[in-house]
Amino acid sequence: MAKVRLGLVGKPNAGKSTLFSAITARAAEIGNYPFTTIKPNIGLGFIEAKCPETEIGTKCNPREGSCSGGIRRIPVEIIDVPGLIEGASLGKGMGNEFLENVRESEALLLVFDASGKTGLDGTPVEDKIDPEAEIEMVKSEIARWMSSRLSRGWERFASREEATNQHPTTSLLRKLSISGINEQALLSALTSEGFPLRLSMWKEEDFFRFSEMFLARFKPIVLVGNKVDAADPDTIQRIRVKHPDAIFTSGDFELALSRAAQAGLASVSGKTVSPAENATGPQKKALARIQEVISLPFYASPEAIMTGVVRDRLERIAVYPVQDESKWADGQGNVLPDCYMVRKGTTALDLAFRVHSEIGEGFIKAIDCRRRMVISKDHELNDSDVISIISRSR
Ligand SMILES: Nc1nc2c(ncn2[C@@H]2O[C@H](COP(=O)(O)OP(=O)(O)OP(=O)(O)O)[C@@H](O)[C@H]2O)c(=O)[nH]1
Ligand SMILES: [Mg+2]
Repeated sequence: MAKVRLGLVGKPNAGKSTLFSAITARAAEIGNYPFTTIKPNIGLGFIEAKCPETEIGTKCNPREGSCSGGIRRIPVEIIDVPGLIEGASLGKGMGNEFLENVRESEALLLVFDASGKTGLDGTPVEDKIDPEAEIEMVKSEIARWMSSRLSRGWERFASREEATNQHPTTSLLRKLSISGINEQALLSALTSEGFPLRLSMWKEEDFFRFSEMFLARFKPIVLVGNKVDAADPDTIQRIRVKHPDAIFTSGDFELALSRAAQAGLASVSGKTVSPAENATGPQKKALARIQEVISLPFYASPEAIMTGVVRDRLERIAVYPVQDESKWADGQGNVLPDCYMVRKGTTALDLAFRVHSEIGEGFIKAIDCRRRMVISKDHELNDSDVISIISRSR
């Protein structure tokens, strides 16, 4: 089942691997020097949703992820890659690996060091630097990379595409090796932003302009200020004024917290940390400090980050396809076995194709199981819908 995929990007030592570990609870190498992560690292994080099982009073059996206390944890893929330095778009550092992440992720989490204690290359600095510089550097490297990828061999490419009558959006996405983009939306963006639809008419300046437009509209970049535990409140306030959508967290503290919980030294419920009785004095003190930081009003836990990105920025809703419309189960009696995070605006027919192309091709009708109503193929689904699809191929 295709999952939403998010990518971490940022300069060396911003804390991507630490955050990745905290998100996935999977070990990633952590070290106090640049380029700790040598190979891309793919893991699973989760977003949370209220499970419809509470409405039918039968425990669900998720095929993927888990569910407890009526809260469903839906897996989301997350990729960690090496840090990006200035000039990565020209192939400096581990540029190319980082840039693969841009192609393969639906949204990018731009992790920056909100404490300002490391420079653009990830090495420690004496005087604190303004995190704004690193945000700009990372954004501009991504746009420059796209731009240089487009401009490479453009003339031959454009004339060949035109000779074979390719649709310009199809050609552009192929040149960038990017998939999963709504071509209709891309076409209307090209038109409204005044890009020539004949690719041979594109000029040098169009490549960068297109890249910035494309990133802004089709590859959401979410700012994640890391190392909040070591950041000063004024800096955070300044970033928040400039970037009201920025999220703040501490990968280090989240990792420490999950390790403490695993070792039975603390229990965590929402934003409340309760130290265990057997925790030592210093451990209790450290946990109290973690409690203080995670209680900050702007602080987001890994789950809150993932849920916010998938729900708000990628505009995804949770839908549950089932076979049995009254038991909300599959053919083997598994209750609510699947949960798909689909785009807002997804229709019953789109869902049928997502489940299986044959189910889509044989589509007869769909049933909204909660309302016990037949819905048409063009009916747009709502968050948390439980849908049974009647298809000739079933
Ligand atoms: N104070 C503080 N330090 C952190 C935090 N997250 C990471 N660090 C430290 O920052 C250093 C770099 O962390 P990594 O997670 O390896 O950074 P990275 O972005 O993956 O680095 P590269 O893979 O080299 O690009 C380590 O010493 C971490 O312990 C945090 O939330 N707070
Ligand atoms: Mg790393």
